[in-house]
Amino acid sequence: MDKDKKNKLSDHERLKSESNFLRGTIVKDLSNELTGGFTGDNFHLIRFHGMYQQDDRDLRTERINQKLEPLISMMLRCRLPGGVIMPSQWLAINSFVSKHTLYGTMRLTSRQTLQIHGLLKRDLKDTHRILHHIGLDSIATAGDVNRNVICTSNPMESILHHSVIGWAKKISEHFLPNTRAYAEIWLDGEKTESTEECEPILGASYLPRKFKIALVIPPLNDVDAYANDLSFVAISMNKQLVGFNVLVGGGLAMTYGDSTTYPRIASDFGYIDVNDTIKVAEAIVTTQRDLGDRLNRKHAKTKYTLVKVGVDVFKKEVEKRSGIKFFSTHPYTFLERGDRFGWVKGIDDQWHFTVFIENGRIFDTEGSLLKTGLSEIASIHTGCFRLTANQNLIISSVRESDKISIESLLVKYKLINENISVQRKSSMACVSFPTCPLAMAESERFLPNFISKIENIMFRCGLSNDSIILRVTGCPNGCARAMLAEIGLVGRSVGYYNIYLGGNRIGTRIPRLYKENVTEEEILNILNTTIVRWSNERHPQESYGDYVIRVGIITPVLNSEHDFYG
Ligand code: SRM
Ligand code: SF4
Repeated sequence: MDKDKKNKLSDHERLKSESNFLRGTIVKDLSNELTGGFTGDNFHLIRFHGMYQQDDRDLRTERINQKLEPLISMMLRCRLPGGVIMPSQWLAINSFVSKHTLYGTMRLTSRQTLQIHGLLKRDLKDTHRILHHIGLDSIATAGDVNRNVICTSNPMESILHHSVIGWAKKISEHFLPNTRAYAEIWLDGEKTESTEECEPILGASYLPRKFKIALVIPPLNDVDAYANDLSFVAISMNKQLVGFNVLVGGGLAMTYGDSTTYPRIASDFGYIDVNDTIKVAEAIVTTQRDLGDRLNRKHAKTKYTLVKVGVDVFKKEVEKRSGIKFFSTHPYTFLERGDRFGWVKGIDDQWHFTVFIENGRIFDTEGSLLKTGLSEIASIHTGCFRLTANQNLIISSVRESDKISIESLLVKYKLINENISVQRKSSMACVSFPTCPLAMAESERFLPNFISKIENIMFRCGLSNDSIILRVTGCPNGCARAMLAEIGLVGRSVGYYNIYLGGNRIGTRIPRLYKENVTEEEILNILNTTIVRWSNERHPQESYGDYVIRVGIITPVLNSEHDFYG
């Protein structure tokens, strides 16, 4: 690379290429007792190992006033392709978290995995050893690599689902970094000479930016397929998987004040035979690796590469690299996005119970023993747990003979709760304060009370059996996918949000900014007015998102590259 171009590369490119395949000096930092955190490049490099350095933002000012280092801890994200975790693994993590973290909670994420917040540096190696011991890891759940691969959590159509989730696992394994750094640093694995190492797919500088893959089984779009860099839409014949439609270049983040950034739904590339899945996935990843912007991280995701080079050029390059031509897209329809709560029976005669977990946070309070209840269930359950991309949990593959004992625990711990409204179940918030360093406004701590107020509006309008897909994020990065909601609230500063309206039920339309920088009271006024109108004027079954567009309350975003900002 010429010197001029090298000088212009973003600093992340330098740190990746100088990292000695993701080792940096992490080992040295682990024994540095002068700080609870990591220094220099290591702050970023630990992400490739599945951890983020954070500090408790509720305590930040107080600690600074006391001239103390912020209360630094690490968040660790597990790798769980398709969200599957065995009860024994759940129990081990649950017990570790209770004893060794600042918060004592687990957090289910919008990408079907779990995060452990509040790990102290001194406990990190033990955490990784325990994960390894129970057959799990956190490799590549963060950083400029392929992240946790998500998959429709629909265990009912078991044969098709089994095949598709099998692909989620294969894809996840295929794109793991080759480096032995994780084993060396966290598991005291044998040292490898870095000259022997190479990253044939990811490359020595890894990808330009994070990369996300989803597999989805229509008609349920529970994973928000259009938000991913790469999605495989399962196409079946006689309930057998035969191939995938391929979607490329979705992503939801934007930066305030920078109209060159915007959310984008993925473009349709066409259909491929199931046997070509890995070849095509690899060609897409390497095309993004080689054509993605390494100068400006704000434009480094696949969605911008696609726009920069043109969808057709990107697609042709993928065909050239894979040697596979896309066929025309096979027809498919998405009907809904949410999870199916309560008991359902699969075609293999096993039972599955989806538990609503508000904000995905697993903890006990005086009024709710969710954490204890789930661990008691885990201690007798012979099937598996499946985490959903909506931050909920499925107690999956329960035998008919075990159903009564599981149900009695669900009742005992109030996990069967008819009083939870469909509105609450259709809402989602990102983590935000106190752990997220990028948070601008409350999200997880804001949502529960806010939904109670929306429930009142819906009740007064006779809409208690209806719901609106409503999502809140504490900043415009979009972690709870507010940019695909019918109502999206996006944090501006503490107590203030931008309100976006007009996404659809199936997650194929981006909402548009309705009003900027509004308080909770103003948001409730806006929503009250529009929900009352919706209840009076809606067509039969018309969703809120479609209604606000039909009557001109908001104009639809048709092509976000051109019309997201008006
Ligand atoms: Fe996210 C960064 C939490 C799903 C877009 N996200 C973060 C960090 C790690 C903050 C940071 O960089 O220091 C947050 C940690 C908060 C905390 O304390 O736990 C964070 N993101 C989450 C989770 C836990 C939200 C949740 O409440 O469930 C989700 C974890 C997913 C996982 O298990 O892998 C999560 N993040 C998403 C999604 C949704 C999705 O992927 O379906 C998005 C939007 C989709 C997309 O990628 O476009 C998302 N997160 C971001 C971005 C913006 C990326 C970009 O394109 O610019 C950032 C910031 C960044 O990468 O620089 C970010
Ligand atoms: Fe943090 Fe922003 Fe993501 Fe919320 S959307 S978790 S505030 S980065």
